[in-house]
Amino acid sequence: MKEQRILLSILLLGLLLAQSARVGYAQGPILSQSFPLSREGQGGSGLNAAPSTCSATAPYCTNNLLRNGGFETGNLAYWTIGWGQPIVWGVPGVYSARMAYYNNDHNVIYQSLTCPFAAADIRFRGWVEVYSVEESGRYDWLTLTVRSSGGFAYTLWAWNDLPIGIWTSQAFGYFPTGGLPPGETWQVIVEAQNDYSNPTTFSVDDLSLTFCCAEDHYEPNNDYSNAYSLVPGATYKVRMCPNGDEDWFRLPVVQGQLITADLYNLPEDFDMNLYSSPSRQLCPNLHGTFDEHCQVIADSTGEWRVRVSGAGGATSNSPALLRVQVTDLVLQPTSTPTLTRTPVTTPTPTATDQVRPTRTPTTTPNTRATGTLTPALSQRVFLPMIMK
Ligand SMILES: [Ca+2]
Ligand SMILES: [Ca+2]
Ligand SMILES: [Ca+2]
Ligand SMILES: [Ca+2]
Repeated sequence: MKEQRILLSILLLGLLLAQSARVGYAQGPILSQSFPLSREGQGGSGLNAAPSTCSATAPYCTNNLLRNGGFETGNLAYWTIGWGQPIVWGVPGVYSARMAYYNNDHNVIYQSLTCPFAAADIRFRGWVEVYSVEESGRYDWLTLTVRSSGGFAYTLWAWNDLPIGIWTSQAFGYFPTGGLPPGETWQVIVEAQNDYSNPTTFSVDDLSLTFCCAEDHYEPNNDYSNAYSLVPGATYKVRMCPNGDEDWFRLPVVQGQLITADLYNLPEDFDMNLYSSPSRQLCPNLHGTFDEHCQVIADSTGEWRVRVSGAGGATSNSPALLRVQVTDLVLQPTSTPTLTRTPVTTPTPTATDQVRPTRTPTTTPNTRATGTLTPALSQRVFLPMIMK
């Protein structure tokens, strides 16, 4: 009795596919894939575990930020029921949400979350299983939609003609130019509809939404001991992601050399400091996206460090640029025949360069913060190269 509807269904399918293709923004590539795989508890491969580790080659990605995306609470906790009476069924370990079951059944659940940082991309995956007594053709459907408050939306479709009783993975990644802004609301919507006859049961499971940082070639350089060895004079792209990221760089310095570090092209308020030791931080910071600048004369020989961090956890997809230069100072002969480069004194316990300088409220944006952090410079050393 469905023959009459076939033509109409074909037209409808065309409309739906056109809509599906249209809802994704064209501003960045969307990588979509669909392939049958086993699910958890059925020889699956631990799909609840989204990539969560940093490495030199893989960008950082969050864990799955959907709560109860696998429905292992045994209910729809953290999900909002938008329509109908979807349920969770199964047994512990393989619970799933049953979306649509009867004829004319229409079920909707959704969950919202916030993009936690300036992300390079978002990745979604979900699993669908179908049991259907439908005839040949597409009459009953389930959609997995991901959309943002910024206007992005993308929908994956599953139909009653999927292989019966086989869990199928539906996934896509969205990599817009310029990345994804922090704080944007993202929503995952699961919707299913059965038509008036021959019901189809759609089950969904292991829904996963993750955000990933842009690739940072110098990671992991997140602390003093894992600082990346930089070449003085070269320019480095520094990316702050995820929240709380710190990027450390190291360079060999000889006592008496002039170190000039610049962080510029700041997309957000990033801070930069020099370290002569793990506990000795040099140079003040500026608020806002003003360039960070630090110039000191090394009072010790060794591997100094440069740390870049996001003020208040600031992150960005676009990089700041870091350049550190090391210059040999030229001593000018004077009438004092015994002049030598005076050993730099060890900072006193109260030296202000041992602590992060406090920003004074009177610091105006256009002036570099004044600090008293110049290392003890011998008053007998001349600096013909600094002041040019
Ligand atoms: Ca499950
Ligand atoms: Ca049906
Ligand atoms: Ca980084
Ligand atoms: Ca700053």
